[in-house]
Amino acid sequence: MKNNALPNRRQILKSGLLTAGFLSMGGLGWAMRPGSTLPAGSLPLDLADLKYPFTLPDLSYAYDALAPSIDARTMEIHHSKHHAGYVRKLNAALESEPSMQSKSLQELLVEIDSVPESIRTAVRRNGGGHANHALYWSTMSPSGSAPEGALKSAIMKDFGSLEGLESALKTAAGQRFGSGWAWLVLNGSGQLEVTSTANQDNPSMFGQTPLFGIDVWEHAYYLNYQNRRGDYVAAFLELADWKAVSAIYDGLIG
Ligand code: MN3
Repeated sequence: MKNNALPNRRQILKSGLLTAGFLSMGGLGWAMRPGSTLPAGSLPLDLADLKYPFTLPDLSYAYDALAPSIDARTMEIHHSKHHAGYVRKLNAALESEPSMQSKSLQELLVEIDSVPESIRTAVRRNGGGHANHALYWSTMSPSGSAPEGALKSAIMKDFGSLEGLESALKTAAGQRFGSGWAWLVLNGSGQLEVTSTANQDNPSMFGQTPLFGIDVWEHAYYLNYQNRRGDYVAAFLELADWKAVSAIYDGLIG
């Protein structure tokens, strides 16, 4: 139970110092909601409270730290150009719609159909892109790690083994036509599920909470892997920081 940690996390969030780099420091600090129930469509708490103006989170590792699985140039472009672009365009959309500026990232995504039509597509693409990439960076690490505790138990129950989960993720990533993501989510029934979304859609738009996502846009792998998406997915899974994902899961199930 991490209730005692919550005030500090809130203070950190409100101070605007939160970055994905901080998020990914061993998965520390994914605090639970007091009296939380299993979510039906939400973001991990650290992302849920992010608000306008949004900022590009720093990484907790160097661009070349994941090579050769993911090369430094791909990491640099992906973070400093693609992710930065989602943040910039999300802010630009909200600049034009002040009524939405007080909404958290979670509110914008979960309630995407309530966002004014003039900026809805921009928020869907760029708010989703910001949330997706912030999670992506914080659940990979140069050495990877194994699942722990409740997540490990749930993976064993639902997928038989980590290899079983990885196989389901590889299938979802391979079957996504065009650009999108493969996900491990907590569904509305509180069960682990492997899903896939198109473009930058986030599972929170569909009543699910993302725990771990594999970016299968070509920009995530094309420099090094060209058309070999499967090779990239296999290499990415070697970097998966399941310890960080375990901490997210603990925060959600309380
Ligand atoms: Mn991407």
